[in-house]
Amino acid sequence: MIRTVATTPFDGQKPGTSGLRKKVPVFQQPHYVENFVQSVFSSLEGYEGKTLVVGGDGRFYNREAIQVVLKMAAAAGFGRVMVGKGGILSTPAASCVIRKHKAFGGIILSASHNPGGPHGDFGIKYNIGAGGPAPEKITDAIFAATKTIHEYRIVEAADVDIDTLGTTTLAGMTVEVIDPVADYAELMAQLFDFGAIAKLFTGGFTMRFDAMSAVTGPYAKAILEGTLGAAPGTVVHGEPLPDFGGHHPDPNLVHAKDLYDLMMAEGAPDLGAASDGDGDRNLIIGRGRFVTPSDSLAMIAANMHLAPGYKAGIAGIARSMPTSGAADRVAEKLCIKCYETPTGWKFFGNLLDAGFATVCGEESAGTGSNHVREKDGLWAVLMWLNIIAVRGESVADIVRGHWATYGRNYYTRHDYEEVDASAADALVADLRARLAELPGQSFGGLTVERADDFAYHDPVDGSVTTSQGLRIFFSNGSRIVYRLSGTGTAGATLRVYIEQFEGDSSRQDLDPQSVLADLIALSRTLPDIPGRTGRSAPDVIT
Ligand code: VG1
Ligand code: CO
Repeated sequence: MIRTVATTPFDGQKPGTSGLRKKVPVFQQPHYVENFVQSVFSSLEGYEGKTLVVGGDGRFYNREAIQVVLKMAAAAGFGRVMVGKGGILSTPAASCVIRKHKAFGGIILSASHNPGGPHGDFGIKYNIGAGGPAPEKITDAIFAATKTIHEYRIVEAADVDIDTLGTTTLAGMTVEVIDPVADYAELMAQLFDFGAIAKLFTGGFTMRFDAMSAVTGPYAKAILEGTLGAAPGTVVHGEPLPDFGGHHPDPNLVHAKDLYDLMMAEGAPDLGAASDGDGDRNLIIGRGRFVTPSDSLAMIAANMHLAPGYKAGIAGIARSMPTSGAADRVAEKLCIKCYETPTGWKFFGNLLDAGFATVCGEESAGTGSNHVREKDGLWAVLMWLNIIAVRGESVADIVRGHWATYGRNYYTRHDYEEVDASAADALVADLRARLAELPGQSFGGLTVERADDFAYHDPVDGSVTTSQGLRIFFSNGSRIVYRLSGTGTAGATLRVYIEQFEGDSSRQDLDPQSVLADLIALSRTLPDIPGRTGRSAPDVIT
């Protein structure tokens, strides 16, 4: 039986960089999940009788939210829901399933790299039939719906068993519980030279993959240890836990410090890798050599023709604006375009659909290609394995060789977390107001060449997205970018991105924080970060 429940508009916050993210207790409020899911369905048209894909990263509240989605999808008139067993689907696997089974769309329950557990974060994101995050047009409609909602519709029924593979029905809608790994593993086998990678492992290549007690564990175990023959125990923290074992499932040098320390120590394995809560980010560390995500994108783009799925070459590269210009240099050499988009994977969708770009990446540890419409952590790891297997070189050698050919873009991101939201807004607003007067001004030895507030003109649908980050370019080619995070759940996070190019191969293997010291100092004084936020140093440096 379908019940119509009266409700009132909720806080209606606009879905951020990657869907709606809030603390778990916020989602646990009566009607909260229901209100958002109804707002999503109200913003869509023509889904009756069609398929919806549902799954999440296994974090706390995943199962409860999935039951609500199932019952509301049945009430809305979807014909079928495909749900990952145990409610599990990594973000890239969800994208893969949506595309392969030509679903109408999907709902992904995750707060990505944010911590989980009863006091951690939760999130809901809608993905379209192409498999990617909903574009702004739809997220704007969802936002509008949250402000006017007055009722939602839900089926009254017992909870659906999502732990047994197979098909059941819920108020006339088919519920298909699927193996979360199968479709994704099949796709990876089509893209990569599994024979060459398996030979690498047989030949004694060693690896550690840290799944951070999050969703990638089952995928990595099945593919790396199962299919490719990596030694048992290669995958650590391989069980998805509701609280991620109390860890912060963000694969960076702060939260994956154990892995980093291992890779820098005597006797390190050949490759260290990690993925985040929902499996779309990646961390790549060779023995004694960390690869920054911006560099990884460039190195993958330069080498990905070595993987069977990309042997015809790549049509174009796309990177988010704050991502370093390393990929641009590869594009230049390959005589293809490098597109610069706002932060967030949703902006790559059109470029991938139109065939303008084959590979995309973000400085925040996201890399992916046209195989799905999300960034894909394990894909990036398999790509590196494929490249290493074919080239027969270590990660460190590949990195050094790349810099020697293309130069090195020294790069760092400084995050000031949980800053007072109005102080952060004012800091950005005041700097924005000063942009026009900056060109020509000198700070120490650094002269500003131009400064702007990044706006994106989508070359496919012509849409324009403004206010995507303040950019300050210096006459020596360096750059500082400021933007506020759209994924945080407490206060504001100010992200400062700092970059400087080095073409001289004798100066390419230095410590980025030292090389960038002057720019870093200026990045703090220019908008008076200490005075306005009370912070003399960032909380996280990546
Ligand atoms: C951050 C990253 C961005 C990424 C987004 C989602 O956004 O900077 O590059 O796309 O997280 O990543 P923000 O607005 O906090 O800077 V995750 O792994 O959702 O999926
Ligand atoms: Co993620």
